[in-house]
Amino acid sequence: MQDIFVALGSNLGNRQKTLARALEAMDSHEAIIVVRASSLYETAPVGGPPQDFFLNAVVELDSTLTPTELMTALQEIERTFDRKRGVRWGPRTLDLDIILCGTSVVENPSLEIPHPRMAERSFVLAPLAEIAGEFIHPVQHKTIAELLYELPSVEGDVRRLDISWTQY
Ligand code: PH2
Ligand code: MG
Ligand code: MG
Repeated sequence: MQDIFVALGSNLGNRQKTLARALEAMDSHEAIIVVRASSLYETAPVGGPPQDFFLNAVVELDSTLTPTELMTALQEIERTFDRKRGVRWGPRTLDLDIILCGTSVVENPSLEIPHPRMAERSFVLAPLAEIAGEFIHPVQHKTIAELLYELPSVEGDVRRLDISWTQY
């Protein structure tokens, strides 16, 4: 399957190193190819307890895995980065969320695609728009650029970093 988009986030430990290594780990998987990566964004935390700013990015993948198999593979990578499941929306070393799988719509108890909150989250839409602004959301039938434009934005909440991060 092509046009798979995964959001990466980290706000604990060495955030940039974690995201770079997570990208390497995805690309090392025999059934996953990383096609493109957005810039890194430093973003104010949304929801959860008071916590540090995140680094976020979005990558485009090709994969022969089904969405459920891909989710399992991403969860295994999260675990190798010492991800603990604690407070909902709390601080984390690494979060890998499937955002879109082409035009597929998946609705089961453990996996929803498109990600149900992606259209409300500028920390997802800003990096996604950078690499896939013209991609049409399969449920909302709007482009990613339109969804981002329609989202109220708060100055300073999402800041694109002008650094190369995919090698660390
Ligand atoms: N992830 C969350 C909750 N809040 N805020 C930002 N800025 N970035 C995130 O990746 C993030 C969040 C739950 O996964
Ligand atoms: Mg998340
Ligand atoms: Mg997650």
